[in-house]
This record gives sequence, structure tokens and C-alpha cells, in this order.
Amino acid sequence: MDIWFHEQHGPGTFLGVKVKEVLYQRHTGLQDLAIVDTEDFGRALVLDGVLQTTERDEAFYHEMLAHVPLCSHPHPRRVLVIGGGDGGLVREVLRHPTVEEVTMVEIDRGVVEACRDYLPTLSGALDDERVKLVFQDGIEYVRQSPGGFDVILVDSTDPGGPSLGLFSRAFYQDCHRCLTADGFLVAQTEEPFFRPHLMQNAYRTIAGVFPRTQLYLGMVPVYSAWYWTFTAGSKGGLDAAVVRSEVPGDTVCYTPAVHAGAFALPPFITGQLTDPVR
Ligand code: AG3
Repeated sequence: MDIWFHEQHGPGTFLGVKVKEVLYQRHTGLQDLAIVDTEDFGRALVLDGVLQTTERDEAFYHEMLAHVPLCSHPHPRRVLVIGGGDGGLVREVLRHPTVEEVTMVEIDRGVVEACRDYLPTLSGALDDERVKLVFQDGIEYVRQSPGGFDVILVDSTDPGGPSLGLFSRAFYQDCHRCLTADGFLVAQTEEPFFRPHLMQNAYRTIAGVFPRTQLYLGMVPVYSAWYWTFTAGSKGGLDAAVVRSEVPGDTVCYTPAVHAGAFALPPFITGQLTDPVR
């Protein structure tokens, strides 16, 4: 019997991934969580019916979210990760030798528990002694935090439910305050083809708070449209496209040339990035 996972990307477009086995499924109290073993992508984490990450292509996303700001910052020491409960992003952050401390704030303990059991190549990083795990809503965390972070990374689900506030002006303002003078915020900001308004809203809201805001691209096979966007807000005005610190080796996607190239945007995207929301 064939089992297919379907995710709707456009009104008339589905992504279908063949599932070999459903390994785990439960409602965490906040969201429906499943870990499935797929034919082409290895194990995958699914939250509320949306594919979050797969063993085969997770590095495409996590490398671009981590290494662009961490290689652009001249000396990243303290990093805050909001969300990212699978641990893949923290793993990439820890590859930077200057990083002394990574605080990961995840709202859903159930995600971390499931990923510890089923996605050890991602979650294993959470056992590193430089990692501080906090189970709290990231919105509240940054509201109360004294800050001092060089880089803040937002690895959220699509806007909606518990993640909605992670796309708000108030949240970005708190992140701005929590950053050091040359600090960067980078958030995953959705895809530009099927639901460009989500990307546009996120970009424009960040641009309304940070003096310099730059959108860049990655490619993630299991996400809609392949193109995925990330938005960097620079508190001190540093150009996020410039590499200033040590580059991790053994990457599957990231190189300094890819870093620079990720900021080259096609006109169908730049056309949507006007008028910051203030
Ligand atoms: N966070 C971004 C997931 C977005 C997926 N959206 C979609 N497929 N429509 C992923 C978490 C990985 N650490």
C-alpha cells in the first residue's frame, strides 16, 4: 500500500512525498507533531500538517540561516535561536569557533523530545555544553531579556498559531533592543512564489525596525517553490552580504560565493520589497 504525505502549496498545487512509515505521532498540546520516514528524504518532522525539515535537505536551510549572519558578523560570541526545536540550526551555529553561548528558546518541549528520539543528527547538538535550552514563548523571552546577543536567528513555522507573533513589529523591536551594536537578526521569511504576501509582510515589518534590511535566498527542495527567503536586519548598518569571519568547512550548500550570491534577487522579488511598515 502506498502512503503519500500531501502539502498544499498553491490553490491548485500539492507537494507529495512518499512515506515509508509513520514513526511517531502525537498532539503536543500546542500542535500536531509527526515524524515520518520517507522514500526520498529520510526522516521528516511535520507540524500541523506542514513539512518542517527532513534529514536529506535540512542542511540546505540550516546552513543558510546560520552561516550568512555568523560569517558576516565580525566576531559572533552570543547567539539567540528562537524556535528551531529540532536542533539543526543550533548544530550549524556551534560550528563557529567564536561562539561561546547559544540560547535556544523553543515554545514546544514536545518538538525537542520527539527530535531527540527520532532525529539525532539534528538534535544531538542540543547536548553541547555551550547550549542553554529554554522552554518558553520566544516573544515573552525577548520582551524580558536584558539582551547582549550578537546574532538572533528566528527559525519559526509559517506565520499562524503560536508563531504569528514572531512576525510582528513588537517582536522585532524587542530583538533589536536585545542585539549588540553590530548585531544581526535573521528570520526565515517564507517563499516568494505562492504566498509572496507572507514574505513581503515579514520583510517590510523588519525594514520598519532595522536601519538596514536585506533579503536573501536559499533553496530548500521540500519547501514550496524551492526558493526560500531569509531576511537580515542589521542594527549597526553592516552589510550582511559581506563575509568577515571564519567560514565553516564541509558544508553542503554554504560557501562565501553562495553567501554573496544569495543576495542577488530576481526582479519578481525586489518588486515586492518596497515601503517599510512603520
Ligand atoms: N522552519 C521553517 C519551516 C517552514 C516550512 N514551510 C512550509 N513548508 N510551507 C523549519 C524548521 C527547521 N528547523
